[in-house]
Amino acid sequence: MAYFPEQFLWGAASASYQIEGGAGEGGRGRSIWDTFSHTPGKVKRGETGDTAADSWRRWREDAALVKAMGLGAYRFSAAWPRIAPDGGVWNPEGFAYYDRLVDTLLEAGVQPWMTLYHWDLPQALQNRGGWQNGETVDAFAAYAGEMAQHFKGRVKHWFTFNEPQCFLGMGYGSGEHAPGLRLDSPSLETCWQNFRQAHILAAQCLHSADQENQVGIASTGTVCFPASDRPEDIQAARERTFACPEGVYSFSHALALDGLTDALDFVGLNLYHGIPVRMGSRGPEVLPHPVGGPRTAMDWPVTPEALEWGPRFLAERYRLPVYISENGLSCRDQIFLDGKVHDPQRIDFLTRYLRALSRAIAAGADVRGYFHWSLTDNFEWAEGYDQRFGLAYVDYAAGERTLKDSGYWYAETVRTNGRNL
Ligand code: GCO
Repeated sequence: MAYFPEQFLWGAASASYQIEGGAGEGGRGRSIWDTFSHTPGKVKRGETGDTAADSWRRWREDAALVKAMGLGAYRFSAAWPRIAPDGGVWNPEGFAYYDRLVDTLLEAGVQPWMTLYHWDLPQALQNRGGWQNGETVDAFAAYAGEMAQHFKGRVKHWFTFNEPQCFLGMGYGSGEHAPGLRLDSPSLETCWQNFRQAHILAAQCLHSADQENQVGIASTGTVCFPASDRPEDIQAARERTFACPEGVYSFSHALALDGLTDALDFVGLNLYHGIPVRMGSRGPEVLPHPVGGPRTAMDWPVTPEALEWGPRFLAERYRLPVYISENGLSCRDQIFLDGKVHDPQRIDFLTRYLRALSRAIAAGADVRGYFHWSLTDNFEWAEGYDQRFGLAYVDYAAGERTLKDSGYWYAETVRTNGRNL
């Protein structure tokens, strides 16, 4: 049987550009993702987040899903261009939108966990260089300070950034994500320095606004897990998880030790899969995923072991509480003839991954909570709408939400604190 501590926090996660839509509404400014998704050839079939899951209008239904599943927390992001349409001047309608969401969650006894930056940089700031420009660092710190004051006493858990490895590596390195740039290494390194500085300044603002504020980063990287329980394989997996081979952005990039980790109260880990590693005669060796082994609709391998070893390695290295800030999978979900969404793969996947997580806790890792990605189906960046990650299905034409079988199952997991696993 799986074991989770009494206070373990169960939640689900989302991100503004992926769910909100309402792109031109409520005084919202343009973001780099508006520009990018409207550029032909960047997103599958030219799909955009203009409407997405329509949470700009249907946020109340999202909150109702959170409540129906009995979740303790909901992780969502604020769209910076709703709060500061041109990167500078504040927009009261933007604050009001998140006020309504936050207050509704609090009334339902749900902790709001807010991400300040889940990739939708105001286009106005990108026009002046975006993360290459130190001006963006100051703008981010001002934004964080304003949010801290505004939501003081209501929001106490903050992620400054979601996956710097992706928004810098894919946005400014490989060009697959907004703003679609392919910078040379020194310019990319400037972006990394700016991100780290922005986190440190934002964390100062959040802490000085309210000493109770808890601040983290939702990080990601390639988690390696040992191919066997031999100590040398465990060591190989640990080394490879934090190594930085050329062109690969690991945890060590996002959580570099130059003052940044001092500005963290917890570490968030977004984890979907990992790779098996063993110690060979010349150091760590990566093993292939078994031929024909299970894969999700994204084609990502199903590797539950990663959710044991990822948090163990992070907790051991950073000596901070760990929250799983994202974990889940995309399936080819559909509404069946009986009107329900049957997704046994998701239930099987989650059972395996959560059992692995409970082994990490049993081994002593300080893991405090788990946020499922995602609450609802949504816009999966360059993949458009094909990939359904939600516990609730979204009919994009009608905007309607239907809780999937996995959503009912997750509610049971939350209710029994994992004893159903
Ligand atoms: C990311 C983001 C999420 C994704 C999710 C599935 O990792 O890209 O945090 O926005 O939708 O991880 O890919």
